[in-house]
Amino acid sequence: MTVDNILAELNRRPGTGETIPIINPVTEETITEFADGGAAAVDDAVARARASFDSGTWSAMPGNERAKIMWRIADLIDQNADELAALDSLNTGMNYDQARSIMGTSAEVFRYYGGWCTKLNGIAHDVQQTGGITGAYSNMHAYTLKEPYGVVGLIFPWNGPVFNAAAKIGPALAAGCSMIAKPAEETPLSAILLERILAEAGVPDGVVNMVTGYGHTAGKALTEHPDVEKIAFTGSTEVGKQILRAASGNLKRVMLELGGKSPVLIYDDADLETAVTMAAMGIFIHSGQGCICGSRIFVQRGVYEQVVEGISMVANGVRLGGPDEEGTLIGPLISEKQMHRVMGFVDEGRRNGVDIVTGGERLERRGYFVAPTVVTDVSPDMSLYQQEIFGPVVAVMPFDDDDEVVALANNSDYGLAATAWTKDIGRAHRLAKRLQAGTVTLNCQMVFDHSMPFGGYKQSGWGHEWGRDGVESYLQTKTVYAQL
Ligand code: TXE
Repeated sequence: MTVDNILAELNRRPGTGETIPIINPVTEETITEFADGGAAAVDDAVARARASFDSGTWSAMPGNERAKIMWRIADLIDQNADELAALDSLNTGMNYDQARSIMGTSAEVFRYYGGWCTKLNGIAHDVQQTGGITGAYSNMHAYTLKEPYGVVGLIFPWNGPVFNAAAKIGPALAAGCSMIAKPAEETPLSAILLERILAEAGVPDGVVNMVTGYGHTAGKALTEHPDVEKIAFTGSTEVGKQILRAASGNLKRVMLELGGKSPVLIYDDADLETAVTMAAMGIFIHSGQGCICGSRIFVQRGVYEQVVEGISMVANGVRLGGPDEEGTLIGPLISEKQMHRVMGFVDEGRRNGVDIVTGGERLERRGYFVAPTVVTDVSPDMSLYQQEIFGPVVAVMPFDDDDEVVALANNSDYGLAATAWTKDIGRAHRLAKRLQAGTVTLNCQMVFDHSMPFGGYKQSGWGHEWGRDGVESYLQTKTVYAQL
């Protein structure tokens, strides 16, 4: 499928009459406009999902058959990886090679969850009670069944379109659910190709229904829909809270993967060269638009100046530009809105007297490019310290000892990820216990594997994705007692 075919297909989708522009963040030009699906598209998709779930075409398909289809999805993602990467790169401005390598990971997600299709077993137990309200019983066999929730709504952000879709569609399919999937309004292009791939792989009609539209229309309708049993969402903490409220109507289950303000601790005994490079790339890569980006770096005082200088050197050395521009590593922010949001935080910091060591400006060129920015003299009461900026902006601060840095790191409403760089292994593991984060990385950063659970502490989320937890999150447990 060429880009023109994708655009044509996107334009054919029915909508409310309101249109949504897709803007190329590198050129600021409109790629196309498409119809907002709104509540009507959601109603239609939920009805199709419900019919498919109740018919059992997918939900009752034997696990080994479901697995084969999931592996076919993975193979088709591999076969279409160039095109998928081109679409994500066009839509987000992301470096093509980075987008391309994410396609391999996305394919692996379907293979991994394909493996779970045959392993969704409960437990069996012989229960006996010697007394109680109902009297004694014995010779009783009990077991649990793991059953799909039914119809689930999946809402994706824009920062890695195919990967974000795989993260939710993969485990939801493995569990046997039918679903309505809504890509972010900024990035629907690759979702159209993915929809084709799912059908070609043999996912039955009505099992995965892509709805394109705005969050406040289609997304909201999905979260409020009385016939949807669960919502899995990745996005802002603010919208996560709105979803919780909307879901209360029919007490939908909710899985939320929200923002972060992840601390990175660099001790004076660390392998500084590696720590500095990784800490810098851990915030500047993808222009800081990753939920686990390390946006607060705490450096032990003895090496503070050296680390600030090192990170600033990386900031000044990376080349920004669009995917078509030679030698560029980092692309633009996704939209004008996000660029203004990021610059708003920087300008507020400037007014409050922070020291902008490097960056702090929008690039003088077309596109939503913000220079990698290093700020110091940031205090915990500032928004640069507390708010998720989701841009290439990092606050670097000194500390003296473990207690101080743990308190500083944990001073946040978020708790998604944390990193410690130190050669003292005992200290590293003590820090892992003390840091309030769903993922802690020791002497490595931005590590993330689909076989391990991922979720946020505090206001960074509810529930887990990935690993066994990922598929469990689309299953409910039924307990069965049988008198023998
Ligand atoms: O997010 P939104 P935005 C954070 C990051 C960023 C900020 C704003 O800090 O700066 O959020 O980004 C859908 N009901 N993250 O405005 O609005 C929307 O259509 C149902 C962190 O893009 O949360 C899109 O599909 N759905 C993050 C998705 O939610 C709604 C990734 C995300 O959009 C909705 C992205 C509603 N009422 C942003 N309103 C991460 N954790 O990785 C919007 N949506």
